[in-house]
Amino acid sequence: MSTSPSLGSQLRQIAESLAREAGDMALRGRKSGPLTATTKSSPIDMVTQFDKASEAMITEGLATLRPDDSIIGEEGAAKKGTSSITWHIDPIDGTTNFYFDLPMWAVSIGAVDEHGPLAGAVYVPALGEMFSGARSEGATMNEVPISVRANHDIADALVCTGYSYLISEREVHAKRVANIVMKVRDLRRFGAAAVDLCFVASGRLDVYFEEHLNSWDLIAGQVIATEAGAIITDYVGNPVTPSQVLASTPGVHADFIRLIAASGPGTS
Ligand code: LIP
Repeated sequence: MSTSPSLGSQLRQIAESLAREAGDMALRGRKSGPLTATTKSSPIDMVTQFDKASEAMITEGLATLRPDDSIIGEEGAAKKGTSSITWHIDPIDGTTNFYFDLPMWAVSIGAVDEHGPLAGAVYVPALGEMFSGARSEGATMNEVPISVRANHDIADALVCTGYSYLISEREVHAKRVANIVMKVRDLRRFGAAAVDLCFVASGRLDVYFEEHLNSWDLIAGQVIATEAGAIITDYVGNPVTPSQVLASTPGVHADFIRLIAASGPGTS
């Protein structure tokens, strides 16, 4: 007797296929002609024609495949649907990297239901890597199961962070990071939150922490990292929100919370 795929599995497939289509379009466009960039929340927060084209492609796809769902997108997509599913879309996460032709940018598409993040895909076109996951169904990279790195030693931890586009919000974080970098193996700043979460999920990083994100930066990576065995909370161990994200392999999570507390006040 055949069983039909779960809703999470169906939404994961949709997220994968739309992320791949939009990401490949953006990669081809990036390689073939000039970029048109304008700025948003600050003079260094950019949006290109491919952020907008990617979001349009994804929302059109969802309108066909999931016409009753709600949508929230970084470039303005906002639709109130009638189903229990809301899609959170970052059409290009890591736009600065995209602009500078650095490979660390992704299309991030996550679906939330009444219980929280249900399914998501993060596609990194320049690396040819598709991360995806669904609640209780595991996480994969290019269809191979992934899991967090086994590490219990904070001094051995490879840590990644990110900085807000708002300079006023960077000061506290910069001081905190200056303390933390002396207590861990090393620190990275790749510039795309969704990719950072997937790198924790796949064991390429032990810890990722950042403040002042938006839901479209978080949801898809959250379900992927959680399914890969990561713990995701805010900086004091409460349920994560986009305003404060700490994702890590379980063995260093409590120690990293203590390290953040010892490294200066938060801004949230
Ligand atoms: C960006 C993040 C990045 C973070 C920035 C910004 P965008 O998303 O992924 O890691 O540090 O503040 O939110 O704007 O490139 O989609």
